Amino acid sequence: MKLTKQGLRWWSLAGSLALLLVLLPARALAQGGATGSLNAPDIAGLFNIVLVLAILVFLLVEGLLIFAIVRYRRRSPDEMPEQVHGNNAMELSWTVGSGILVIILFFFTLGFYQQPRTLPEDSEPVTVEVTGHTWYWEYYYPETGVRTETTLNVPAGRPVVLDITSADVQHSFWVPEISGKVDAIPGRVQRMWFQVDEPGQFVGQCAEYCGLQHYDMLITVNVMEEQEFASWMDGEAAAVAEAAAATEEEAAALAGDPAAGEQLYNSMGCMACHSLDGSTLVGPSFQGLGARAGEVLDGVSAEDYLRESIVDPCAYLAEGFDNCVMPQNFGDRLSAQDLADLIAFLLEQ
Ligand SMILES: [Cu+2]
Repeated sequence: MKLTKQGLRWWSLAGSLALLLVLLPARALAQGGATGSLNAPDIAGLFNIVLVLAILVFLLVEGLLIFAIVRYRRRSPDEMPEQVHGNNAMELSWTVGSGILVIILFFFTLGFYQQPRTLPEDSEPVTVEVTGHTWYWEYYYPETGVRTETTLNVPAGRPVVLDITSADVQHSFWVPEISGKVDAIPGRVQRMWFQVDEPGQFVGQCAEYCGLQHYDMLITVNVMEEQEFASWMDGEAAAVAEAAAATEEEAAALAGDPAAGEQLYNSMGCMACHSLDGSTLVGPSFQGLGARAGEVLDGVSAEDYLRESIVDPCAYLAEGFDNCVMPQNFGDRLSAQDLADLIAFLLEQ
């Protein structure tokens, strides 16, 4: 078949019609789709548009391929096909055509790209720090110190802000009915918000292959009535406070071993920021700490001051230090005995 000017015109007309036929229902689809959260329908809509376009391109390319194979097959051994070297009009039209498709998709995306990142004004969000681990998700509520795994409890009808990061390799937080994927990258925090108005459960899955048990890295978002959520949170927060008080009491009653404390000073990485010889590294030097610890805060004993400085380092900053950069999780990482040993070691400095 030789492509005449007439033929080319028919092809471009058929192409434009097909594009129109796809884009019209695609726009309608964009308003439907998932309804789990406020911003889910847009993402599901875009996904559907891309899916419909991809199906159409697939059918067009494969259809032409099959047509060419059948129509132009070799019919006799000495038949030689017509030799063709390029066709500027066709090459130009499929380059420009696919370019236009990409530009259309770009504008569809641009419309709500910022939406999952920008919180509505005057909202009182619940913040949750989400950390991917091999192979489970950890949820931490900084306002109350409550920590859960696997199931993320949130209230209905209130925005939820997720600060997503990873403790090891790269993961991706994805609950399709709630929002798009957000990568969990070590050393970086990526923010996303959503709001679900009706209580219910939504399931998701880590969407970045992260090792052997990646398949088992499930997410359950449990959306509760606001009242139910508040009472769950109160119960959990009380348990956290009780456990912390018990550890502190236990630690205060334990006798510390300075030699074991020195080992912890080295193995927990304290020495990277705190010298023993008076030189200032990242944080204050420990030189002379035993003598001054009891006089830093009025009415606070040296032991209590040191304990607070380890467990809750940002509560009080030593003179000359304006930024709190010390990790705030030593309370979780050190046992009561470890804490007592470390304090005993510090008192000897
Ligand atoms: Cu993962």
